[in-house]
Amino acid sequence: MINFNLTDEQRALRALAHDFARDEIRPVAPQHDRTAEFPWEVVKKAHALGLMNLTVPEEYGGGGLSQFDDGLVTEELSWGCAGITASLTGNTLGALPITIGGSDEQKKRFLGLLTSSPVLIAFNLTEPQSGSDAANMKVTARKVGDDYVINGTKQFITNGGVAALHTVFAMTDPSKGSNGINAFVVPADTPGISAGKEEDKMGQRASNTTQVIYQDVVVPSANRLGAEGQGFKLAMKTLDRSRSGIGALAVGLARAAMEAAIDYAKERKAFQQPIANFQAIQFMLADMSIQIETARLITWKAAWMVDNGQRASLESAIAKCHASDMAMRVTTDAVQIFGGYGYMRDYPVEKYMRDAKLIQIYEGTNQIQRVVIAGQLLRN
Ligand code: COS
Repeated sequence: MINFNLTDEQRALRALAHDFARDEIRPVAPQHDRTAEFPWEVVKKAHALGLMNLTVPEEYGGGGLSQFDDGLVTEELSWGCAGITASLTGNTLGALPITIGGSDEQKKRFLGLLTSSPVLIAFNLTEPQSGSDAANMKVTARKVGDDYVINGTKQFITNGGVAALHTVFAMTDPSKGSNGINAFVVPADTPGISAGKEEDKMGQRASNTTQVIYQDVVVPSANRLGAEGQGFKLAMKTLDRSRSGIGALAVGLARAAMEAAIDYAKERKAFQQPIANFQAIQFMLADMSIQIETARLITWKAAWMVDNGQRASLESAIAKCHASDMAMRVTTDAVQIFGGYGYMRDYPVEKYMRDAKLIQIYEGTNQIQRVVIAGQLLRN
């Protein structure tokens, strides 16, 4: 039986995240957008309140919550600021391969570190010459005795310069193609690891994006996640789960833009009346609402499938793709409703529009989501 009523616990969790976004994220969001300074103070408070590592099982100190619950929280936090939220969801993404593919000992060691202190983990998949074609990686993990030696450069890594741990995907046996890839958890202070300069981004500027450079980094086999050669599949399974969360992030951002547009339309007068009286504006607001509600439904469905142990490659890709395209349209229309003021930094909507653009690109471009969707359709 499908039930759209949230439980009392879910409503309380959502309210907690909403109040946190209102009181702790919104007041500092413009400053982090201007300076691109990393929001450590927000990360620490979110960690203390239990708003991080929500899907990490309770036995490793996490929230033990579902993907669905995680999405409820992400939507609210992103309503506060998508860039600051990306710092938190980047951590969720980095931890997921351990939750999905780690041994009990690895979960205790690495997830235990994340849940016991406000430190971050970064997901290292993309490389300078391979984003969409993720299996075509050049970072190598050479087997030497009981260790692996990692060399090469990862690109556009969220939390790359601030993380204490990295989940890194590297090629051990190119002759096996994607089945030659391994995944490792590597402490950021391991000799040979360094972060590149922080990227100067158009939007989501509060989040930290850098290269991560590996030079003869020695990693014990005990840090490899899963069996030899299972790294690429682990990356794909991780993205199948995380992409519904990106959909939720897009929904939260779009909701913030719609609310700002509604408030402005009621205040701003033209031709002796609030512009909200004009059908041209009303239809734009109605379209925003249609798009936000329908995008939220597919993010909920994808998360529900993950929570019910079903493969959600198709639904998660639709959620990520549809919700981020939706957020781009809604934030663009919000700028339009604000007119000239919307284009100015004194008002919040131009930031929403800049922040939205990145959601169409990260965690797989929306073109790659369509590749995944079409692949699922044709295979089935
Ligand atoms: N779950 C489990 N296994 C999966 C899988 C999934 N969702 N998707 C693929 N696989 C398996 C395949 O079954 C195949 O296994 P076998 O070798 O045993 O047959 C293997 O993985 C390779 O799959 P495929 O041939 O489809 O891989 P491709 O190299 O063609 O790549 C895409 C497929 C494009 C989907 C992949 O490269 C991708 O997702 N790219 C985008 C990466 C991304 O999102 N980057 C953002 C970084 S995070 S910010």
